[in-house]
Order: sequence, then C-alpha cells, then structure tokens
Amino acid sequence: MANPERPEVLAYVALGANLGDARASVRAAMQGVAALPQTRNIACSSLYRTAPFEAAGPDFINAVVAVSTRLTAPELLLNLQRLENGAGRERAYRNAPRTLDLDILLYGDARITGPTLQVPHPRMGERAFVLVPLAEIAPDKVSSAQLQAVASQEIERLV
Ligand code: A4P
Ligand code: MG
Repeated sequence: MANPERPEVLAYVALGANLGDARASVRAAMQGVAALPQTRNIACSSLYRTAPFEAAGPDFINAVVAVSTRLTAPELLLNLQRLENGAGRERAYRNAPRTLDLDILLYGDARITGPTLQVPHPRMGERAFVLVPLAEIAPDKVSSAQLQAVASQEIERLV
C-alpha cells in the first residue's frame, strides 16, 4: 500500500545483459522494475546493442528506465537484486558476463556513499552504454561534453 509519509522520488535504473536471450531479459526486466511495489514507470529508453566495456563476452543489450518510487534507495536496490536473481544472475567475478544487471544510476538528488550502495553510480559518467540511453529519456541529466567523452564507444540503437 502506498505510504503517504514517503515522498515519491524519481530514480533512474540501468539495465544490462549479455548472456542468454539478452533482449528478452532486458524487456522483461523493464516490466519488472515498473511493477515493483510503490513504484510506477515514467519512461523507458530504446534498447541498445553495445560492445563490452572493460568486460568479456558477447555484446550487451543495455537500456535505462525512469521510475517514480516511494521505496527508499536501499529498498530499491534489494528489489532490483531480487529481479537479477530471478533472471538467473550468477556472480562469478566482477564484470563477468551476466543474464541481467540492474544498477541504480540516480535516486532523486541523493548522494549515497555506503559500502553496498553508491549513488550517483560512480562509473556512469565513463560509459556510453549508460549515458546514451539516459540522454534519450532525460536529456537534462547528461551534458554534451559527457556524450563527447564516450563517443568512441560502440553503441547502436535497436529499432
Ligand atoms: N552497488 C553499489 N552501488 C550500486 C548501485 N548504484 N546500483 C553494489 C546497484 N548496485 C550497487 O554489483 C556489485 C555490488 O555493487 C552490489 O552488491 C551492490 O551492493 P553486481 O551487480 O553484483 O556486480 P557487477 O555487475 O560486477 O558490478 P557492477 O557495479 O554492476 O558493474 P558495473 O561497474 O556496472 O559494470 N559493458 C557494456 N557494454 N554493457 C554493460 O552493461 N556492464 C558492466 C558491469 C561492465 N561492462 C559493460 C556492462
Ligand atoms: Mg550491478
């Protein structure tokens, strides 16, 4: 049930997959994120095919969604991890190929530097696979200088 004491916060979540049917996993995860408790969908980017960045394996499918949520940031993280686990995510090693990765990029204006949660996502500014879909749905969150800095990274919007 919605908790009227808690404000709705606009959060951005990055989705990525490069194992199995990655397009289907990312599409299903978009619906899964929108269906989280106390959460409603605001926008979904297109899907993008991206070259692995500091990672191994096949090309990734990436996307970004915006949601308005009354979950706290740690609650949102926990719910995203449940969706990852439900998609068969195994954590073999850092940046291992994955069936589904869900990262919180932004949670309102919050700055969080805990051991299990850092927001804004500390590596988002270096990555075309985050910045390009984020710019598609929230152009005010990404500067043209940031986009230029990642322009050499391979990314293709899927139609
Ligand atoms: N964690 C801390 N902050 C956050 C946050 N804002 N959102 C912690 C989500 N999780 C956060 O994550 C490890 C731990 O990060 C979590 O337990 C959580 O407490 P993980 O998903 O288990 O492991 P990981 O995927 O190896 O780490 P992470 O940080 O998700 O990896 P990256 O840095 O996001 O890189 N190339 C392309 N083209 N596309 C991709 O999607 N993804 C990565 C993963 C590398 N290269 C890629 C892609
Ligand atoms: Mg992750």
